[in-house]
Amino acid sequence: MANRRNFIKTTAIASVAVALNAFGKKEDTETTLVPKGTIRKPIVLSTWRFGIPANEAAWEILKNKGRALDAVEAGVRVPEGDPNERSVGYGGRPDRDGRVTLDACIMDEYSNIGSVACLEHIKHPISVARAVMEKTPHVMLVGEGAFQFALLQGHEKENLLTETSEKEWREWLESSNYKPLVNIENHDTIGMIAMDANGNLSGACTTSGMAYKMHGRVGDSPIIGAGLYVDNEIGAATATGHGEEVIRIAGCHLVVELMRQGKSPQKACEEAVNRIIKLTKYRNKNLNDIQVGFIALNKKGEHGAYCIQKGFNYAKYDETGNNLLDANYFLK
Ligand code: SD4
Repeated sequence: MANRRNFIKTTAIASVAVALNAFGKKEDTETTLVPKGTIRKPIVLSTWRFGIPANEAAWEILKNKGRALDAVEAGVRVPEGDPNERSVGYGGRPDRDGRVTLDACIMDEYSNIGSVACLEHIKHPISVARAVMEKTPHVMLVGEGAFQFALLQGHEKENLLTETSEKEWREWLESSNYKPLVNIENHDTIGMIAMDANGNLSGACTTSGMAYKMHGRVGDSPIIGAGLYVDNEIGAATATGHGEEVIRIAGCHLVVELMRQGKSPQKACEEAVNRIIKLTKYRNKNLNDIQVGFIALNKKGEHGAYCIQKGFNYAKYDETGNNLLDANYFLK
């Protein structure tokens, strides 16, 4: 199984090193403040290395003055449809019963929201979430109800469990030990947040969740306020990592509220992570077993990212290009 740190060594460092901002200065992931009076837009950020191809798809829409909502949907559909991405959509690792169950949510600049959880057999849960948002009086559909709704919307029933995922799951069954590994690619989510040329924000988040979870387990990714939050007056945030910890602090809502109080996106991500750290200690749990990462964007186009453990990266596409950046982290 590929180790993310090795991957970063071979592919990501170069892109971080050459990242220049719009003003010709080296990008600093600690502070990404833009000069007073400027707004960096359009811009799109997404979690992990699969954010690079996802951002490409989003940028096609953003650069043509398209809507951020369309961009984030198109963007996250890329890893959803890629069987080689083993933690999102088609090809995602199954739950402990061998069932691929998907979680996704979407939020636009008007605070319209839609979400699906524990959805099976549908390759693009994000588009089902968008249909929940636009075509139903509800905000969240789960399980069989979400599946039936997807079929009504024209999605096809497909087998999402690839041979590789099935083989690994059968091997896992021999121990049946549920212990999600930190930064090993068995549970990564794509969260994407974008600001379009009109200055409007949207976000999308989609995942197959933690590998070998209990059937029916839902993480933070389809929960508005936990795995994703957008406030068009303030900013947007999305999360990856152990969903239970993100839900515990209503993570992305917290990040956006901290930005509302005047914090930079970077400081807001740091404070949210610090809150998880504090609660982990208070609950006598081992911090080394937990990874959570946030990325955030404000209305000026400033961004931030922070996580508990080394190894979380994210992709940023703006006028300076599409770059993979390493997030700063707590456990040094
Ligand atoms: C979940 N947050 O289901 C997702 C998984 C993830 O890196 O993002 N892992 O809890």
